[in-house]
Amino acid sequence: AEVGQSHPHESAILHVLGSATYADDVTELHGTLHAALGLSQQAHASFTQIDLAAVRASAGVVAVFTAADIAGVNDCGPILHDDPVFADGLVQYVGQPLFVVVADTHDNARRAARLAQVDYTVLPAHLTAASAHAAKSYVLPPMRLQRGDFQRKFAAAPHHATGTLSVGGQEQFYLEGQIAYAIPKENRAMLVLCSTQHPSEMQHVVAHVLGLQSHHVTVECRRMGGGFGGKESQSALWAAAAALSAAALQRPVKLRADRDDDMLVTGKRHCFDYDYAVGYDDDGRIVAAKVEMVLRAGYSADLSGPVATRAICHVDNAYYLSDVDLSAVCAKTNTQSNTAFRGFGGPQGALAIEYAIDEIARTLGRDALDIRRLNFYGDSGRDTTPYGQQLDDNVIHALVAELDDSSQYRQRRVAVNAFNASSPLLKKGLAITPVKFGIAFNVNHLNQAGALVHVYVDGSVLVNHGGTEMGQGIHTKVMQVVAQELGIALAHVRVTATDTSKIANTSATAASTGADLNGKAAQDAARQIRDRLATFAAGQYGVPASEVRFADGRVLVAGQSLAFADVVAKAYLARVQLWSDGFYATPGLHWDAASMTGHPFSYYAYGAAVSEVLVDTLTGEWKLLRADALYDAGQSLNPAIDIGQVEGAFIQGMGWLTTEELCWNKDGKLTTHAPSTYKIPTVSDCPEDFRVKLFTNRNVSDSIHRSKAVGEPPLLLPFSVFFAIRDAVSSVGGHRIHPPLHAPATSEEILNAIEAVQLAAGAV
Ligand code: MTE
Ligand code: LUZ
Ligand code: MOS
Repeated sequence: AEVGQSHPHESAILHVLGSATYADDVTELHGTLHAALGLSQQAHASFTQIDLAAVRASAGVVAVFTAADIAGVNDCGPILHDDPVFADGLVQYVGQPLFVVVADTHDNARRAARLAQVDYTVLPAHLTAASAHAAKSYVLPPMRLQRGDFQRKFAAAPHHATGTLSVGGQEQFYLEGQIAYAIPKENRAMLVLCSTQHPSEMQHVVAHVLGLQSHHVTVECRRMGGGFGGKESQSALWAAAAALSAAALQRPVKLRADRDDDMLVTGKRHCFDYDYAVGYDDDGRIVAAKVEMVLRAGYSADLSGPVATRAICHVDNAYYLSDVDLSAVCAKTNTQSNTAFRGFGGPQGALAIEYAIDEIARTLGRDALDIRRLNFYGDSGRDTTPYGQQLDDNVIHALVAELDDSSQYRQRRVAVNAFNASSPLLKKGLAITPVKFGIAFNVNHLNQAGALVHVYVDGSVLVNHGGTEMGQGIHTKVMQVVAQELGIALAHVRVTATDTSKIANTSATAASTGADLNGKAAQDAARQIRDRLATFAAGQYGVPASEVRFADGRVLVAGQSLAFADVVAKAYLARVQLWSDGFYATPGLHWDAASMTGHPFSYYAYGAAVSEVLVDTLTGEWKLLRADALYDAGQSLNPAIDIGQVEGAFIQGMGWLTTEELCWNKDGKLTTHAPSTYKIPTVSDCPEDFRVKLFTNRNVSDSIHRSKAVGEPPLLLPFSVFFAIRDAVSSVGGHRIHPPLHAPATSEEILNAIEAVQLAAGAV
């Protein structure tokens, strides 16, 4: 069987050799020009004129295009159409594109882009979510989900945990930056090679901007050097600017963002400010929970609506919350328009309840694991989430029990306490945190996918599907599914670049659903071909088609074992159709946006992690000593790839909660726009002792081979790192005080928290 095996990533060798082609590696066509964007220097200002004389006069410049040069609509935003390609009379953040300059070389384009003079009239700006929230300036209407009677239950509760919390945003930091290479084709058509998670959306945006129909535009993506959500909607600007230049000049134009421009222009993970109020009983059982969330949306809506929805739908995390009042507002700030990032609001939602539970545990003097367990959803399958979905696949009890055991959490708790008792300056911390994550797009119609499978006369197979490869291994998994269906070895199956002229109207590869959706669509296509081959082979021997088997590259029929390729060759001569399309739409989903109730998820993925840290209380520096993670990938399609996803997401989530800090100056300019100032984790930040395992399980839901999604949920596993740091900080005050530790827990933040604990404990 090809499914369930740890096959290497289909491009692993090419990645290592450096011969995998990314958009910028495709051999440039003769006459290719290079573009750069001219960016706003003001956070909020109106303008009437852009003086481009110096730009045009700069070395190598061929042309400059502004909003006035757009033949179609000046819009590249998803959902709500509030994102102009180029600012037209109004800039809303420092870094907003004003124009594109096209030159003979990339460097000449970049040099010229800085030479514009704009007659800005500066307007007041909201640079923080709090300031926008205070002015009730939002990009979308507020959202609220209520169940039961929060007020009454909270008032009646014997204990209360209330407070505020904030968590920072996060730059996607894909290693390959945003890039689009637009190539004019005959009769107004346009081909765009684009690093994007969403080729169909790029096609539609380019068509609108150029004033063409969708059938004029083809978008292709062989692979991305990472997307992480940042190329779900926001690759559109780059595709549109390259395409409109190429259309006007009738020359190929490449627009490749430098790291600084990429970070200045594009949106990031939403930072959140929370107000929480949780009522609980003497045992630590939560009886009422209220969480108010303020998201920094940035200047436009982008995907903030679905992000806020997912945040609200993940406040419960793995806990049964009977009476809740959950709300979110998307503050309109004069900063980059925040967008999708691995987890898509889910991590931010769940962090709030974990923080409150940590506080409950310290107040009651109990191990936080006990409080977590007490509040877990039951195993009965009857509990419902705050939004009304019945939880029929809960495995959190068994999963956490296994991890508790395998990580020796209890013994290590004793050891950590003993260490801290004899170590005045270096303090250890330990924490275990659970994850439950809903799988499906929370926008219903996006849960569909298509595929095309070709079986050639020599028996080799070419697969095309709507999903995009960003390093996560979707192509490998889809190849495995097709190979399994046809009973052939993986070596006979190839996947080609994602291409809008092959599969129409695809969804973004996002919400962790790529392999789920496209795997099913490819299986559907392969099955149709297999059934035709079975009918053909059965007909040759006068047996029923249902008795034909496909395995190990052989077709077993009427006691004969025939080579797959031979059957294919014979079927071709008999004029059997050897290719097929396939389609899949996830069944059973519904959602009522007004009441925020329904059945938005196909199933849930579960996990848990234990982290142990060592904190230097004099400097706030820390180290992750050991991490144990257990993740429920159902019946994993490819355990090696899934373990890689868990490891990557863990480290990425750890960066979000600790070292990655976005800073804007008083003028609204992002000052952390390069790796020199923005600290993502490196190999030296990974724990030397890192034990990642997949939990033995089988999806209750009829997913592709009963596997579960893996792309995003493990990003929540490093909550355990954050709470281990909080545990170490709290040890300074004998664990009785819960320090106000905001995320990211930078060394500075950790030092501040230590000081707060020392003050509260009267130790200073
Ligand atoms: N893994 C790698 N290597 N690179 C990426 O950009 N993106 C993540 C995750 N894993 C990403 C990744 C995000 S945000 C999502 S939604 C999923 O992959 C998308 O792919 P899938 O649905 O096929 O899992
Ligand atoms: N919903 C979701 C979405 O849950 N995840 C996504 O990535 C997404 N993208 C667009 C719209 N809804
Ligand atoms: Mo992932 S944030 O859904 O692209």
